[in-house]
Amino acid sequence: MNCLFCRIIAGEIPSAKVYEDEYVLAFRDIDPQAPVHVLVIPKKHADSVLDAEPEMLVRMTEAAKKIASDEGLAEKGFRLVINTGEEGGQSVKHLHMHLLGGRSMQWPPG
Ligand code: DGP
Repeated sequence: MNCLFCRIIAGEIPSAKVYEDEYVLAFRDIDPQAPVHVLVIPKKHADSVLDAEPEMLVRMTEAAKKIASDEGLAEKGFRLVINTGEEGGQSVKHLHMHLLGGRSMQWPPG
């Protein structure tokens, strides 16, 4: 298995897990860009949002909402990001949603 995030799901690479259910795993980003920076990924591999099954996106978003509440972000707000492809800044080719919060976000993003 040469997908980094599939290896994290398999437990071959450690991660700081914050949430898990039948469909998704969420863990803290190794290079956090905000006080809270969690990655939410589907357990079933998809390279990017372009080949995601609709159910994956629903499950990921529902998990992100729960984690945001658990992390105390619901009141002030947070950002969900899915980088896609080269110009979108995607470096890991396993679909993932970034949950960022705990500071004010800039717009437009860099
Ligand atoms: P993206 O650039 O959107 O593909 O985001 C990939 C993210 O994955 C990036 O913010 C850093 C994070 N990351 C890369 N390798 C690891 C790892 O081994 N463990 C964890 N926790 N995060 C990782």
